[in-house]
Formats: sequence, C-alpha cells, structure tokens
Amino acid sequence: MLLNMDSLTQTEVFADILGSELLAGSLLINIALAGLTLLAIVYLARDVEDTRSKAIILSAMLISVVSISSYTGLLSGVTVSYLEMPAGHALAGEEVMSMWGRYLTWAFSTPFILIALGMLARSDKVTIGTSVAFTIAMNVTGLAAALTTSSVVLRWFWYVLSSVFFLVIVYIILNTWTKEAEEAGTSDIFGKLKILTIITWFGYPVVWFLGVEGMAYLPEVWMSSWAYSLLDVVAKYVVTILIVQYVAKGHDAVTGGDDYGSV
Ligand code: RET
Repeated sequence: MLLNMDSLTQTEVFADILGSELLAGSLLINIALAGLTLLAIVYLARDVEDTRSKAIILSAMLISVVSISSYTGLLSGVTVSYLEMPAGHALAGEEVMSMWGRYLTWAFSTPFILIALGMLARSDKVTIGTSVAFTIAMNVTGLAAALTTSSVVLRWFWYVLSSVFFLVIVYIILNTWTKEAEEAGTSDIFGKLKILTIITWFGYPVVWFLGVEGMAYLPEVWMSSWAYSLLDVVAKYVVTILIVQYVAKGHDAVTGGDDYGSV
C-alpha cells in the first residue's frame, strides 16, 4: 500500500485499512480469536482455587487482553502511520504504511507469555524479570527500527540490537527454564510450549526482514500482516489454551498451596 502524500488523517488511514479486505481481515481475525480465547479461559479456569495457579492463568489471560486492544488500535488507524523510507531502502522515497503499533504492544503482551512460561518452569523472580526486561527492550528497539526514517543503516542497527536482546530470551528458555522445568516436574507441558514458542518467535524477525519495513520482498502490507497474524495464533492463543488447560487440572508441580502470595 503506497501513497505519495505527506501525511494522512486517521480517518484516511482507517479508510485505507478497510479498503483492503485482506489487510482488514488479518486484523479482524485476531480481534475475534483474542475474544474467543478470553471466553475459553473463563470457562476452563472456572474451578481454579489455588492462588499460584490463578497467577499463571491471569498472566495467560493478559496476553489476549493486550492482543484485542492491540489489533483494535491497528484496525482503527490509531497506531498506523505512513512513513517515507530513507535512501537505500527498497522503497526509498515512498510513503509506506507502517503498522508500528504491533511492536509497541508486543512490549506489553510478550512479558505475560514469559511470566507464564517462567512460572510453569518454577523459575525465580530475577530470571523471569530478566526475560521480561529483555523482551521489552527487544520490542522497543524493534519499534525504533520501524519508525526510523533518517537512515537505512540505523534501521538495521536497531534491528541487530533487537535481535541480540531476543537471543537473551532464547537462552533463558532453552537453557535455564528447560533445566528448571525438569527439576520442577513440568517438562511435559514446558517442552511443548518451548517448541511452539521458539519456532514462532523466530518467525517474527523473519517477517520483519521480508516485509515492507525490511527488504520489501513481501511488497504488500497485508502479506506481512497475515504472516504476523498466523504466528500470533500459535504464539498466543494456542499457547494460552495449552497453559490454562494444564494449570486448571491442578498439577502439584504448579500449585502454590494455601500461603502462596500472602503477606
Ligand atoms: C522484531 C524486529 C527486530 C528484531 C527482532 C524482532 C522480534 C520480535 C519478536 C516478537 C514476538 C512477538 C510475540 C507477540 C505476541 O503477542 C521486533 C520483529 C528479533 C520475537 C510473540
């Protein structure tokens, strides 16, 4: 979606998004799925009493709370802008639709995925906090990469920085939490979630690289938007349902007992 205009009003951006059925569809499907996931959580977790189990479920729930808001922001045009790409970019000089709200809101949604995973592995607060800090850093630098219009070199510098932060998270999941989950007796569920998370999370930087923000090998915005939407289905909703189903069964390995969380 390319336009040669300096700036568009939100109404015009909204009209552009609705004007592309494929683009609007990729956003609407996520609004619907996030809503359905929230309803499913309420149903699956209806009998959970244990406080630690509730904390894990709450964290999983907040992933969809952020997601439904994030996609509403994109659909309405609040978090979408047309940006002129710098010299050296594949679309240099053109006004490109940037759905930058994604990267901003991932800074709020991915911490909840990591908190739920870390708690399932019965990790400690410092390690979970580290993963949260690095995912925020990863997404804010990813946002900076998308919004940088001064220099193509700086866009890629942000991208590399973001990727380094990503590797810290990958290390924590594959190394620290994998060992801790074994000790805690949650390897069965953690192993499944780990595979789904690692594979899908690596997809996001690939889509960024291939899409209009990167090399523009996927020349239309709806293409990367659908790719992100499909990654989200697994990285968020499938992962959420697996977590809530497991925790709701009341395994001793995840419960906290009567005093958990009391002060
Ligand atoms: C960016 C671009 C810069 C390099 C890297 C990225 C990684 C993004 C990831 C996003 C995961 C998002 C999820 C969202 C769920 O709500 C920012 C694309 C490394 C890993 C799981």
